Amino acid sequence: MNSSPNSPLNSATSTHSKIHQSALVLEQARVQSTPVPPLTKSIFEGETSMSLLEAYTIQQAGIAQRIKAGDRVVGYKMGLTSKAKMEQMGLHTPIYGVLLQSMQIHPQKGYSLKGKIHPKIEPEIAFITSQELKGDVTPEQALRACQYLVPALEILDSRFKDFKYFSLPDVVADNSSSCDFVIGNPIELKNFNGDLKKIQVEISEDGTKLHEALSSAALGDPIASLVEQVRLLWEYEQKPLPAGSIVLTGALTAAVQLRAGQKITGRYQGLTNIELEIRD
Ligand code: OOG
Ligand code: MG
Repeated sequence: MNSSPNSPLNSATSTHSKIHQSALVLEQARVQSTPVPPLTKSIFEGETSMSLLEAYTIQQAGIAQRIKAGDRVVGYKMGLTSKAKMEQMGLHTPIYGVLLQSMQIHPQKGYSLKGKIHPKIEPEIAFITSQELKGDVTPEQALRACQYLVPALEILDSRFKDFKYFSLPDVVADNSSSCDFVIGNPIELKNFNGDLKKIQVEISEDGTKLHEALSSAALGDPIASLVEQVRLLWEYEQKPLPAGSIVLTGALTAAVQLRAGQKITGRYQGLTNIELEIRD
């Protein structure tokens, strides 16, 4: 079929190729530890803008490449759920990214900065689900589907130069800056006697407390963040959140820059601490 340069068919094809190209550029930046300019200032330049749907499609295309190379989805991460993070990043809408098996690191081995561009770390509350959740769920349904409550640290490493994006779609396309994550000892939610909204969380560097917050910093309640994750996953991918998913509910405090030699500690009231030695 012939089509004129401005036909909807041509513009759909060019959007498709921009999505594909963006996913390749970001994956290459990640693998080669070489940051790139924001997509909205490069591949998508001249377009009115990149939509959030296009951004999530780029994210999915990037994840699909990694799955093809042997990786596996183990969960999801919410981002920009707290005021501290929204202010730090200058963006104000909650977003999500995908957690892959290869991104889970084990604190006993420490954390090597090799191959990282400009890594940061942040403390989060996570859940592990034991039932599928789909679409619009109530906080009660989400809570019933959570088997474990887990302390977590997320390591971010934006593939964009200077850790700067110019729009929400840029960061979403880049798997919402996710790089790696650590989860501490899970406890069965039924054995947790505290209030999920009132878990005191701190992050320190070499024994000095840098930031602290209550778990309610994540959308008022980490369960609300899980509800939002389930809703967004349905909205953008028409996918349920499978049973057995790890869900990071979003940083409770601002993120801390990583450098070799640091000892990072996450403290979570009623849960065990996570300690991470950072090395070259
Ligand atoms: C975006 C990801 C934010 C969180 O927990 O708020 C995030 C970023 O900071 O680059 O993971
Ligand atoms: Mg995070």
